[in-house]
Amino acid sequence: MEEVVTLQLEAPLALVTLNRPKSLNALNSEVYRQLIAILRRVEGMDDIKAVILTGAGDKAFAAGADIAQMVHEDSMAARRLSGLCHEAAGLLENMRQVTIAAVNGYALGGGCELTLACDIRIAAEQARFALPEVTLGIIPGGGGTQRLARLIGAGRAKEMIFTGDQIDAQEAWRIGLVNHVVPKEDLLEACRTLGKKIASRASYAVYLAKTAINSSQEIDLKNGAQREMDLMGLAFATHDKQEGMEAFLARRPPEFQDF
Ligand code: DAK
Repeated sequence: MEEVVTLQLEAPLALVTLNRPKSLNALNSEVYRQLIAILRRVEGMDDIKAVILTGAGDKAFAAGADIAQMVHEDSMAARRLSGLCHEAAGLLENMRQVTIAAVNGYALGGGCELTLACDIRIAAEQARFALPEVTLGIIPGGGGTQRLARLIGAGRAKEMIFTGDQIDAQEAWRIGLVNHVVPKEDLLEACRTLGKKIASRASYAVYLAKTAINSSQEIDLKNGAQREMDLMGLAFATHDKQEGMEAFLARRPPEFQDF
């Protein structure tokens, strides 16, 4: 079977690459299937603390769902694709590792939606973002209407989605769509540096914080604060809490082990 998503293990990091460069890494069902299988595998790896997701080639992260596939699809096939899209996005968003999108070029449609599901986005200067679905007679179907509005606000999300226009990396940074913009040749190194820094922290605590922040996007402040209290209580039950605080007081580096 053709490898349309690749996995490179560099503990504590995993580099996952969408790999159909000839079609600008367009996302067909097989890409989603392989991405899901890889993310599930990685989630079980205790020594991997951060996942970097990028696209092969020098033009695209992913230029969207595969139009050559979708043109033949009916409503039921779209529904099936929907399950795959949401499963991949849900894994990126909720898996215990931190997920970083290394956006090396076009991140359009479904490609943009995958970046939105990641915890952090770092873009190369050449990266371009758009949700151009309405130019094809459809709407974003991989979570774009929900996650983009939560990330940059409903007004800006509506303009991007209603026009389908592309924005460049600087504009994406200005509106909070990406965390950092870096020269293309530095992109993976910037992601690795950030991934390793996060990996050096107490990994289970990072995961608890990820869970709490994700809750803030879904529930009201009162219930979110309650969830934070519960997760903080859980953090106090860990080895890493004891180790982190004792190490600080003894002026030595901590040796974290929970994950
Ligand atoms: N699908 C299939 N092939 C694609 C593609 C795509 N999305 N994007 C590019 N390609 C292919 C081109 O057809 C071309 O193939 P060959 O002709 O060489 O065989 C090759 O990649 C190179 O592309 P170009 O020649 O067009 O390259 P340019 O540099 O001139 O232009 C571009 C780059 C990114 C501006 C252009 O390729 C482009 O506009 N691409 C399409 C962008 C787009 O509209 N993407 C789809 C958005 S809609 C769903 C969930 C999610 C979705 C749908 C349903 N469900 C849950 C049901 C998501 C929808 C979308 O993503």
